[in-house]
Amino acid sequence: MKIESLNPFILHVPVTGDGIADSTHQITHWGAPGVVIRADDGLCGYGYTGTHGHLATDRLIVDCVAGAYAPLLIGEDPSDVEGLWSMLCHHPPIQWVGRCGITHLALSAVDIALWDLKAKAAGVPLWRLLRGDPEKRVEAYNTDGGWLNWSLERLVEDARCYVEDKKFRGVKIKVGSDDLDRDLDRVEAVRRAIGPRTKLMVDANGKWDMATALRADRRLRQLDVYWMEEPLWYDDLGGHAKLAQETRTPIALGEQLYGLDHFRSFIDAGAVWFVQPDVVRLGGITEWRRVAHLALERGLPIAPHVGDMMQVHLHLAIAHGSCDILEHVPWMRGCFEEPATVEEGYFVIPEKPGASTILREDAMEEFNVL
Ligand code: 0YR
Ligand code: MG
Repeated sequence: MKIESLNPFILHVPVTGDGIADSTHQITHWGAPGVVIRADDGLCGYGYTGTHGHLATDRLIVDCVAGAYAPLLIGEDPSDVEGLWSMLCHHPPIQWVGRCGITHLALSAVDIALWDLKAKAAGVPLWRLLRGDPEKRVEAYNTDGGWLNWSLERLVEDARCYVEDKKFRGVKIKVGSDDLDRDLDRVEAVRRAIGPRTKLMVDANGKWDMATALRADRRLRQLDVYWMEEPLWYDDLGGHAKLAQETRTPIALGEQLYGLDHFRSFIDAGAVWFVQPDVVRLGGITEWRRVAHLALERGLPIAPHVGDMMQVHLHLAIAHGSCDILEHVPWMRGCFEEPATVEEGYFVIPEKPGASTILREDAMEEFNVL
């Protein structure tokens, strides 16, 4: 089998309501710049990365795929995904301009498409190719609900509904606004609405400083908050390590980290308790699995960051021992031929060959902005 062509696309898919806000971002659309890789036997692999739907930078990502990676891939055997990943990641002129950022997001799209292709060529779902457990129970928690631009009433009602319907086993609430007391009042109101048995997480998206995080922790621990996510600036290794020693609420982070070394530094420093690798930022499935092995070795649970990319992460969760929980964000569900689905708090195991990344033709037509 040989790689014949790479066709890029950029999907911009509307998020819930008029847009959503966390402490750092306000978005109206989720972006999925990606690529369809076709092999000479007619099989296609679908891969993408995740963005905030900013067309100018989405174009840079697909330009990197089409201009920098495609010439290196055409004519190659796609089955040696890890070998191709190394070749692309370490290609000297590409590495010179980026070991993270745009080149790495572009690499994610390519790598995911190659894994999708490989699983399809084997005729099995990706999780089976990776020797996953068909009995695996991956629990779902809801992230599309705790937005900072939502009123308290809406927030509480939404959380209560999900729990009453037994749809999710946890909810995540955004914090990190300018008003900490208001944020914490909202967390408390949600805890009251969902009762003591449902997991409750908070996510500051890197916005707190040490003093604010410590102050927050004093109330969060009383509310039995399962984790505080990205309390401090993404790259602040020393700060998170110090905070981890002082706080009772476990720290979750990783959605902004670009590679295995980055994760190893945080893990070795004792700065993270729930490891949150994201396949669309790490350069794809290849590096995600290395991070998962590391977490397993160190006895740390993985709770992948999903953005809106549940598809691939579900396969990986089924295949990796340290990963029992996945976040749920529904914006792109309607775009996929086999969308990730939750029943009674757990994800349904996908069955079709590949990584569940095949995009529907009508979604490609409606949302492609390239
Ligand atoms: C919206 N999940 C996150 C979304 C999400 C962001 O800006 O991208 O909140 O990535 O932190 O845990
Ligand atoms: Mg987050």
